[in-house]
Amino acid sequence: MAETTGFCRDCMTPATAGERRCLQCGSPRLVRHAELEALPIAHIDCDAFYASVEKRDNPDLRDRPVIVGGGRRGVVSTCCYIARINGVRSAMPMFKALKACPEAVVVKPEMEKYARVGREVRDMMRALTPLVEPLSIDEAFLDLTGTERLHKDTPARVLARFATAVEREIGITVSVGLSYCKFLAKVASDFEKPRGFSVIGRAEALTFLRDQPVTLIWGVGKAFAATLESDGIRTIGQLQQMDENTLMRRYGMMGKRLFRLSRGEDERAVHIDHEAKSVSAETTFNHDYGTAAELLPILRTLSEKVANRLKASDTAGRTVVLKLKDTEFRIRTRNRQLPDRTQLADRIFRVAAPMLDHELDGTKYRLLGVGVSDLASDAMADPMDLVDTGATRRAKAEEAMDAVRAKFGTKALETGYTFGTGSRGKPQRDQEN
Ligand code: TTP
Ligand code: MG
Ligand code: MG
Repeated sequence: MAETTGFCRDCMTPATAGERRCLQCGSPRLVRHAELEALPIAHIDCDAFYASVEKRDNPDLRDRPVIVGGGRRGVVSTCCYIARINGVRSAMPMFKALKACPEAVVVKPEMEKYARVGREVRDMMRALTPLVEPLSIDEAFLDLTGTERLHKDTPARVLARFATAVEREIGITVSVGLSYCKFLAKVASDFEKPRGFSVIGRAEALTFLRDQPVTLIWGVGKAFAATLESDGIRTIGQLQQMDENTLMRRYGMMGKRLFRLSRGEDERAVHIDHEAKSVSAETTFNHDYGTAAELLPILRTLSEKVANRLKASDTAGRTVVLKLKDTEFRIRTRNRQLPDRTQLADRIFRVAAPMLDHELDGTKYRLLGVGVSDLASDAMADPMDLVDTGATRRAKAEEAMDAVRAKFGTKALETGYTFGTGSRGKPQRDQEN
């Protein structure tokens, strides 16, 4: 194992031995980790974001418990760490929060201001690497792989400097999580808040995860945690003991995620901003078509194409868009929003097919396209469908088909809709955008 390296987060002086405070500046904020030099994936989240911005703008609030919220819904948006000591939390009804912390100062949220500050922080992140993937107004993933030559320093040290620069230049504080994958970087950033800097390396990932609750896993919310609980599963360690087939049989796509993430395996890449982007595929036919029998197989093929591209980029979309061009070159677009994001061909097809059916009014079409917009990373896509078990089964079938295709090529498997369509299913031109 590499020698444990470290440094002082305040003055950046190396800290190699077991000292508790920086030998140079006396700061206790030392970070040490055997893999410190090697880890490139970070998650950065601002501390008590709205409340910190309010404290910055009104120094009278600095040492007082501050709650941001109220308005029509009467709930806490966030509160500072002083108010948290008294038990105040985000999403708490205001009357309850004030019962817990009667001396708190309540500030009405000013969203435009927070959005502006959030953008400033984000711009500073983009100076570190182009690979910044915002998750919300106050947080983002950063991939610093290969930036050492640019910065002439390791990701860890670049991130520590970033944190102090945000304090100095913007006047709020952030917490940094550093790891080898997104999942653990996000977990780490939450570990030492506020002004935290936590590192989770490969060597300790399994043992670290073992005693953690399943709710730490991305996509395991209250409802799914209750399902796992009723199956006797509370800790990630219990998931580590189970094999992939069992988990997939029980929990569908989510089972696969449980298997991987419980073992600290997370291959998802950090993507630049997906906002307003879409993935689509369209085809112009050799002949004009106007019937379901002609158009559905083509729609199926296009849905698969879109799904493949979503899967390849680890993204998923919420809005399914159908596009048709008739023989007079008039374009019709129809769209439908899903309750959650998808990257599955089967779901895209099942949403687009009724929209297509609706347009089959005798009109002949020369072009058909399907796309998915409102994209984001695939973390929350296609949750296990507790009601429609058929959907889970189809999702599993699609996974299995993907695996076969990955091995033997895309033509190895065809579904009932594309099989045997011959030249008709073949696009004459295949414009993608
Ligand atoms: P978070 O990053 O979840 O919380 P936070 O920054 O306030 O505190 P922490 O130090 O734990 O990160 O959310 C960012 C902002 O989003 C938060 O300042 C206010 C807003 N928000 C709500 O309006 N309602 C909510 O329920 C939550 C969780 C956040
Ligand atoms: Mg935050
Ligand atoms: Mg946040």
